[in-house]
Amino acid sequence: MSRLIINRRRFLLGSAALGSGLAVSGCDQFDFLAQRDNRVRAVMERANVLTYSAQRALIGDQVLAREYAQSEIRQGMKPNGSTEPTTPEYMFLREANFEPYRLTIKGMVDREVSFSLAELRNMPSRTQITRHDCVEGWSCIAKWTGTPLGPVLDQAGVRPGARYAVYHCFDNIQRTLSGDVLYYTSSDLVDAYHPQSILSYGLNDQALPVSNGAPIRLRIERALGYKQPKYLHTIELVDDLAPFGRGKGGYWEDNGYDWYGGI
Ligand SMILES: Nc1nc2c(c(=O)[nH]1)N[C@H]1C(S)=C(S)[C@@H](COP(=O)(O)O)O[C@H]1N2
Ligand SMILES: [Mo]
Repeated sequence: MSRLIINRRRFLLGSAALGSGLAVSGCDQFDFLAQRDNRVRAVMERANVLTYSAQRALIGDQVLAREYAQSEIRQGMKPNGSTEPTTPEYMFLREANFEPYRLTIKGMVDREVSFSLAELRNMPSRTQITRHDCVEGWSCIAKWTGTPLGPVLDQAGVRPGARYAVYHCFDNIQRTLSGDVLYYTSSDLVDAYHPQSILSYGLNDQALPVSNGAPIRLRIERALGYKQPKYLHTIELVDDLAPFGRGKGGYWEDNGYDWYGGI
């Protein structure tokens, strides 16, 4: 009997170790889902559609994510994914203190526009203390300062047929024989115009560090970590996600993660 118990304990210990191993490898853990006709993935995708409509119906369009008090910020914002982009474009900007940086809004808009960092900093700002949840299973509470995305999009004039905003980033999240894979993700326009969706340039009362996405990083507070694009340079308004990457609306989405990624 005691032997049985020990075996069972061993088994539990073994699976706990496996669990934490997966957590440590983090965003890489679902790599097998990248195989296109994987059955697990097919099931997840059907579930995703349900998640999206169910969450939209349940939480409504403009419900705010919870905001926290200053005293609830317990640690710095743990950097994850790309932390030091090495593309020539990014290294040039970083070297120049992001002086020449511009954020471009293009695609299904009345006029393509772009803004310097100084222009973005001069727009109305919003500060919010929110919790960031990564699918790896960790969270951080941090204070973000930036300018709301909605009014910035309005300056370009979003055309009626546009359904999604695609967020293009500077970093090469993956290097393959056929070249660099650049990070991107996307949201619908409800999330883009959500009052807490801010183009942030400040983190915990400091300038946004390179490791957390300098010079501009979008916060979409009701979504998981991989929907919070760092090193953002272009926002493209579109009616179809198929032309980008492998067509699922983002780098991690192309690798099997839920497109909506709501929390
Ligand atoms: N451009 C870019 N954005 C990104 C990533 C990335 O690798 N590149 N990683 C995502 C993931 S999985 C997480 S959890 C958060 C991490 O943000 P942080 O480094 O500020 O903690 O950024 C998200 N946005
Ligand atoms: Mo993440």
